[in-house]
Parts: sequence; structure tokens; C-alpha cells
Amino acid sequence: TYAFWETQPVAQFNDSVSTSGSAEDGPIDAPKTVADVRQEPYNLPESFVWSTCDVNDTKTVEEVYQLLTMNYVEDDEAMFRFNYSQEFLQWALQPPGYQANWVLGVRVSSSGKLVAFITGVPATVRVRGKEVSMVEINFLCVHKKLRAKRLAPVLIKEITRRVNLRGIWQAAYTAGVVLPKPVATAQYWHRSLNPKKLISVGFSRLAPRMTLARTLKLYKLPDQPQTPGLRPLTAQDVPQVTQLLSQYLSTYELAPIFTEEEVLHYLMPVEGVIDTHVVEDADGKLTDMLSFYTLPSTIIGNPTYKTLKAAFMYYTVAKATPLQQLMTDALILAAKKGHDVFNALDIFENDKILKDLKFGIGDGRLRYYLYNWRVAQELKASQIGLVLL
Ligand code: NHW
Ligand code: EN5
Repeated sequence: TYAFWETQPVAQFNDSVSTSGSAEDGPIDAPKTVADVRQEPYNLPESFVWSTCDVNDTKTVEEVYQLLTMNYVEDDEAMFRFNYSQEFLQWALQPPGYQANWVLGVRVSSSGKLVAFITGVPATVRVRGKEVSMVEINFLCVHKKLRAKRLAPVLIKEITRRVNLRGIWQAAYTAGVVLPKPVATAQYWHRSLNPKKLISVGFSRLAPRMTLARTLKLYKLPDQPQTPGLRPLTAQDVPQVTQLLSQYLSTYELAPIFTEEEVLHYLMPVEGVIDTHVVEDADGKLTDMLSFYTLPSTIIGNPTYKTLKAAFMYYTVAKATPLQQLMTDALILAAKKGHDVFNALDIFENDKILKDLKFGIGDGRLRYYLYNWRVAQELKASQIGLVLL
């Protein structure tokens, strides 16, 4: 059972469609106004204090980075731990309309040490045809020494309060764990770019009856992207890319609605953080785009290698170029930049191409959740058009 989540306006596992009124999509809680929202921060256990974290401050972003580097998400065997860079955090946490006090920390009163964290950024999300103003929640983290003390529910209630104070009543979030109640479940897939290293660190294994030499040959890619007209995204492209991406995302049941400002923020290349390329045809029209973000993982307790460099598929639109060819170019670009592996979910139309591109199934899944929003029907992974960082 879920002592905390049972008290929250989220779909519960025993919710059935036969219950009166549960057949329609919409808010779960009775409507509220900002005036109804509690003015005082929630109480933390004795000797802890709330602390809004300014990630533009070099010392603060370093503290956040250290907390996450040592305590954030691991795989089920604790071999790898996400290692978001400081530049990545600054990018992810400051999109258009970001609220400084939605970057929320908990510190030890006496020492000032940062021991817990949660963040929100504003987003407009379309869910089964309805446009909803939301917050995307991410980077929930409690220091390993303070686990299982019910700190996470306090963080969640406090960020909810701060978000509600801005008149936002819904949230979207993803997690590896099962909570009440996923709107969809996606599967991670992995494409080896540097198979020798992946095998050496235990990320992958040599397949039965395969030698290392045959494995290297299997995963070998061309040195350069193959699609004519492929080039990095520039600021001038943003109106066209917004149009291209919006039209594509409109075909999904759960997808963001991006303004031009958001496209500029989330897709303009940032070295070591986000890479976006577009395909320009002979008439100067943009026909396709691909993007991936860089999220390394610390290799826990490996003497030879400290980090695994992973690229994660972000937003990709294949209109004139076949998706498989466009994604091959994404793999080539990621390999050229030194990534060891390319990760993707089976969302979008990816299930059609992952096998052919030599992706293998991962041991991790990702659940998609909505807060205070009921969906009458669970979605299939192929109906998801939303990527959270
Ligand atoms: S998912 C990544 C979450 N972070 C990690 O996995 C890092 C490593 N783990 C930790 O730091 C991406 C801790 O284990 C955490 C839990 C902090 C996860 N989401 O403090 P207690 C996100 O960031 C529930 C939500 O004793 P702890 C998305 C758990 O089921 N709830 O545990 C975040 C239990 O509740 P229950 C989670 O291990 C979305 C309660 O926490 C959870 O010391 C947040 C136990 O708390 C998770 N990933 O700390 C929700 N993991 O009902 C946003 C565990 O079972 C909602 N729990 O008793 C929307 C808010 C905004 C609304 C605005 C309108
Ligand atoms: C909020 N934005 O489990 C999201 N990763 O498969 C937070 N497995 O990397 C929630 N266990 O399968 C994130 N190698 C939830 C995910 C948490 C991290 C996680 C999984 C996803 C992962 C790897 C390593 C497994 C190590 C042992 C994995 C196999 C790859 C292989 C490549 C070659 C072809 C066959 C498959």
C-alpha cells in the first residue's frame, strides 16, 4: 500500500471505470483558487530548513550537482548512477517561465548541507485532446543517509503548494518505480556505440556465440551522417522547427505544446547538453529534425572507467527522411561526440525501428504519471509524445 499516495489526488489502483463520474478525463480534486492555498511552508522535521536553490550561483549549482551525483537514480543492481552535469541542470531548470522558488532544497540547519531536492518547471501538455497548464516535476532526491524517513512526501507537498500558489493544479512526472497510477509504461532500449567499454563495465554482455571482434563489427557505424542537408539547428530555424514539431506532436495523446521560445530553449544546441540537427532541402525548407541530450552515468566502483557517456533520444521528426535513416544519423552524431551508448524509449513510433537499428531491450522501465488529472483510459507507449529530462 501507499500511505502517502493514497492521500493525494492521483488515480488509485482500485479506481474502476464503473465508479460514477470516473469515465471522463479531468481534474480529480474539486477546483480551488490561489486564495485557498496554504500560505505557510510545510513543516520539516526539526533541524532541517527549506532552501530555494539558485542554479545560476556557482556554489549552489555545485551543491545540487554533488547531491545528485552521489544520491540520484541508480539501476536496479546499483551499477550505474545518473550524473547530470551542472550545465545540464542550469538548462533543464530554467526554461521560459521558470519559477525560481520551484527549485527547492532542504538543508541541515546547523551545517547548511544540502540533503534533499525537488524541482518543477512550467509546461503546457495536451492529454487526450485537452490542453492543460502543468508543472513537470523532476530531480526528487533525498540523501542516502536520510532515506525512509518520510521526507519525500514533505518535499512533494511543499512543491505542490508553491505550484498551486501560481494557479497551476496539474503535474506530469516520470519514474522508474510503480506508484498510483501510471498513465503509461514505457520500456528503455539501448544501442551500443562503444561495445567494448559497455561490456567491460557490465552495461552489456557479449552475446552467446559472439566474439568481441564480431560484436565490434556488428555495431560499427559510418564516420559521417548520411542525410544530405543535415546540419545543426540555428536560432533562425526556430519558427519552422516549432511548426514541424507541433504538427508531429499533435498526433500523440500525451505531448507537450511548445511555444517558439520553448523550442529555442529546449532544442538549441548546448555543448555537452543538447544536440539538435535539422534537414534542410534544396528550397531551404526544413523537412526533418533529430535531437538527443547528454546524460552520463557514474560507473559505481569500476577501477578502469569512471563514467558512461549516454545520449538519450529527445524529439525527432521524420517527415521527408525515413525515421530509420534519421535515427542512424543520430547514432552517428552521438558516436562522433564520444557517447558510449544511445538510449531510447519505445514511445513515439520507435517500436518500428529500434530492432532494425540494433537497439537491445533494457532492464529498466519508465512510468508516466499525472497529478490531479484523471484519464479514463491508460495509454500505450506508442501514444506518448512527451520526453522528460
Ligand atoms: S523519478 C526519480 C526519483 N528519485 C530517485 O529515485 C533518486 C533516488 N531515490 C531517492 O532519492 C523522477 C529517494 O528514494 C526518494 C524517496 C526521494 C525517491 N516519486 O521519504 P520517503 C522524479 O524526480 C514515495 C514519487 O520515506 P525515500 C519525479 C513512496 O512510494 N514518490 O522515501 C518525482 C512513499 O510513498 P507511499 C515516490 O526513499 C515525482 C514515499 O515516497 C518516489 O527516503 C514526485 C516514501 O517517502 C518517486 N520517485 O525518498 C511526485 N519514490 O505512498 C510529484 C518513492 O508509498 C507529484 N516515493 O507511502 C506532483 C507534485 C506537483 C503537483 C502540482 C499541482
Ligand atoms: C526522470 N527523468 O534502470 C526519470 N536504467 O534500461 C528517472 N539498464 O540503463 C527514472 N542492471 O539494460 C529513470 N543494459 C528510470 C531508469 C533508471 C535507470 C535504469 C536501465 C534502463 C539501464 C542497462 C544496464 C543494466 C545494468 C544492470 C541495460 C543492457 C543493454 C544491452 C545493450 C546491447 C543490446 C542488449 C541490451
